[in-house]
Amino acid sequence: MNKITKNFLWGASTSAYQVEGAWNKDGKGLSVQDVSAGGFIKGLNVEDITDFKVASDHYHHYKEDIALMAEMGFKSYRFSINWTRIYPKGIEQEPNQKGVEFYHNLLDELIKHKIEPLVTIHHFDLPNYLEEQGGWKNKDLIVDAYLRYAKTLFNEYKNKVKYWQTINEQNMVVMFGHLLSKQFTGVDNGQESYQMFHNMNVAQAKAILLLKTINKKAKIGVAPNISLVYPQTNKPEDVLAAHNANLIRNWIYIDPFVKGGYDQILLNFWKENNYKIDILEEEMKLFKKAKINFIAFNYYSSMSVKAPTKDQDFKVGDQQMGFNLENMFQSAKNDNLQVSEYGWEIDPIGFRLTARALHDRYNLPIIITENGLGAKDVLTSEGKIHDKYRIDYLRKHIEQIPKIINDGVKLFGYNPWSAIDLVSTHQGISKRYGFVYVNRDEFDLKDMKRYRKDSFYWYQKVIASNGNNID
Ligand code: BGP
Repeated sequence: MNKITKNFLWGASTSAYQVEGAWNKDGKGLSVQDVSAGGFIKGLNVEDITDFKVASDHYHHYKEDIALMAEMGFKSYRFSINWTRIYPKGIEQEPNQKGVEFYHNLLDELIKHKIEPLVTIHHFDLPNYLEEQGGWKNKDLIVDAYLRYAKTLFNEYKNKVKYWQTINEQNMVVMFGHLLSKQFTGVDNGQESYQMFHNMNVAQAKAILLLKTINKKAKIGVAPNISLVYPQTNKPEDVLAAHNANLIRNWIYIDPFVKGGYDQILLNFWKENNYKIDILEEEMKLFKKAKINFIAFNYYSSMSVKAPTKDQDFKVGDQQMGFNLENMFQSAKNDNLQVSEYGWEIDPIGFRLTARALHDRYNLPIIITENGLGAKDVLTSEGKIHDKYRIDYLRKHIEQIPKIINDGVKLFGYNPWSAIDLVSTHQGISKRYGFVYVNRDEFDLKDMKRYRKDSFYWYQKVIASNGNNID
């Protein structure tokens, strides 16, 4: 039954601003995250949550952290490059050498341990200077800036990186940017959001084409957050709403780079809402040529919807909770699923269904670049972390992998969130995801010592047995 091949990429992931710290070291500029304290979401006080300035101090601990990944048996490590280490404001003509050097060192360390780097070019940490000029809404500025940055990375690291991802969770940035950094403004899931959406697509298409001219052997993919959307009931109106939601939440972020353009239903949606997106013919032509090699996707949960009602508004809890869209769908609770202590629905079968749906629509190799459970871990006086709940969550998802592969899906790796503890996007360091505990609190930085959690030893066994031993 287990058809997981020997070269399956078992690993885990992180992102630069959440793990590195060293926010102003060695010429680094300010990103939107540096100027944004952690907890700005409704119901949470900024004062209760740490910022990203020190994070897990991976910048100074990367050798130790990578050694721990190697000890777990990682075959791959998915991480992102901090744009502001390379181009502090985003507009410089020459990169910051100290930043370039840091990632050379990090990559060398991975290569030394035979860990395949899976590099995200951009993960939520736009240079703040660019954001102040309109960020992704300013097409003329941002497409060039992103391309210059990507070109530097492709040239610098061409002998070290085979797998690139263009932008982490473009769909979350477009739909809920204001939840990911309070610095992202004007995101309304309307005209501005879809202009951003298109500008990001142009930037990604150009980067995809550029990579092929610099390194023919490299592979590149997009990295959206994909949750298959279920209808709440079998009422045709609900099924139609689910179809709409799948398109708006998931597929439109992949279509341009596989199908070569925008879905008619999306174009109709823009028209009905009177959104006038500035799109040039030559830009649409890019999508005919810029093809991705694989799809990286982050999966935490499925989503459920029902037919829209009149009195709904655009509501969202956070990036993983449901949302409504006028005349298209309304978010619904799935009573069949349990939720994490942070309210995210847990749905391992949904993982299999999501993988199948991606395969059906795109027929490309796919890789999991995030999946995991945020929880408040406790460090015991013996230096242990008994995170059985995390093991349970991961086990139930890993259990699906042989089934997914058996379904004919070209799944080539699993990189859950997160390799080590890091600061959550908007819920501080207390919401932990890692296999390795980092000893600090929201405000007390303590000694930053690394501790192996129970899940560390468990995942080590999973990898050593190539997914056969998940007990
Ligand atoms: C994804 C992001 C990650 C990470 C993860 C967990 O949306 O790509 O950066 O933050 O979600 O989310 P959170 O930190 O909000 O719990």
